[in-house]
Amino acid sequence: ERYTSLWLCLQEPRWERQELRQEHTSVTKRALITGITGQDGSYLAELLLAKGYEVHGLKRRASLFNTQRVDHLYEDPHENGRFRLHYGDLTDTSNLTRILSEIRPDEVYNLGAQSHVAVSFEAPEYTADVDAVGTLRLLEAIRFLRLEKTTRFYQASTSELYGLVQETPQTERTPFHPRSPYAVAKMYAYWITVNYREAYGMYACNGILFNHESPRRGETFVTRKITRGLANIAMGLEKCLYMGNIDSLRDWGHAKDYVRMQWMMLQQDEPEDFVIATGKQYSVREFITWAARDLGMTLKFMGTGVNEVAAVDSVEGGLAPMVKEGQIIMRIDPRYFRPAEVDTLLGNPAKAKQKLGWTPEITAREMCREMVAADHVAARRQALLRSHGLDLPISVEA
Ligand code: NDP
Ligand code: GDR
Repeated sequence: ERYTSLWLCLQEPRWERQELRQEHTSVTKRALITGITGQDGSYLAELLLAKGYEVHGLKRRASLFNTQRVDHLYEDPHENGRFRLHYGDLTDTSNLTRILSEIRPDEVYNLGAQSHVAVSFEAPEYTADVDAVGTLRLLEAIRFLRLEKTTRFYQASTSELYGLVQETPQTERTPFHPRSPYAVAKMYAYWITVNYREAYGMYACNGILFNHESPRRGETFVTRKITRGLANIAMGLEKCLYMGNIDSLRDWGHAKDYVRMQWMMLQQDEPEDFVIATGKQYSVREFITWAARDLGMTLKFMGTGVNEVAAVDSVEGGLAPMVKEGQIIMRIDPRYFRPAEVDTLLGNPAKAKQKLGWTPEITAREMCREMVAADHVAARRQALLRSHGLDLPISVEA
């Protein structure tokens, strides 16, 4: 009798979990997001939760908290919430397989990546392991678990695939010429996704996304480096912004618009690849000018090449109390030049518009304003703390 009751005790949790799962299958869709702690992952998790999904995400073990972007979504697992994080890593096959077998998701969004192009030149092998082989590991785990007919797969592909561009604007048919270890790794991920679709009939698709930004953008990507750096300069926390190639041209959209499209791509009858872009292009120099203007500063660019600087021509409105006219607030540092640059990117989102009815709602100019406003609040807070001797050091490494 003792053994029987012990056996029942051991069985019970699994039994309960199975019941729970059945309940969810009939009512709720389940999604797994790799890269949930990143910019896109956090917006996508919000979107899916709002649509009633049960959302699972992969988080990496780190010595500091790394879930700031999704902390507001946290629900106490004891209260049967719809948001769960699992420790995992795209370099760890057995971990991915176990998590997939436990969740058996309807949709997998593979957003996890070493996503910084410049860093990929410093860590090419790691970038390939995570961005290229990591994608294969996920696809293969889905196949191994015989989920290939039920689990839909989204791959975060990138405009970096076009690299040395062959035609402008770029479409789904433009040939690829990747220019960094990151882009080469993403090219493998692109094709292995296509291959699993063709070979095993998986619903697997690539979103070829052009640059997209937001106040949640990582601090070392160029837009956030500019909005954060200039806000800090405005409040006297930093003196000067050091930049790389400011002639570079990008097609910038807002991450919120782009995650909507990631979800839409998995709701079609047939899996297909789509370019997601705004169809408008600006230079890094223009973005610097916008961000300065949003802080009440007009700039004068002087000099050429590595000697180019930006000085403050006029300052008004009170948002930049610590800045003086004539102050040089931007210089070029060749350290930020890349061994091989992608000089220009401009996407043509006609297919997404025509087939899915998708159009971006937020312009790059509006997005810049939103990012500056958020970084200015943070800078004001930091300046206030500093005035009371309570601030933490600011990292300007980018
Ligand atoms: P982020 O850099 O903000 O986020 C990357 C995410 O991947 C983070 O959650 C990060 O975890 C996670 N990650 C990194 N390494 C691993 C690993 N070894 N195992 C598991 N997870 C890992 O990127 P974005 O949100 O901007 O981009 C999302 C995806 O879209 C990326 O794949 C990116 O390459 C791609 N992409 C992005 C574009 C953009 O403009 N934003 C454009 C086109 C494609 P942690 O928080 O612990 O670092
Ligand atoms: P990118 O974005 O490389 O396009 O990759 P990033 O913002 O890093 O660079 C855009 C352009 O700005 C130039 N640049 C600088 N870039 C950075 N980071 N720091 C600088 O100081 C600086 N000065 C000039 C760069 O040389 C480049 O030309 C992003 C990532 O999100 C990828 O994961 C994604 O796939 C692509 O966008 C689409």
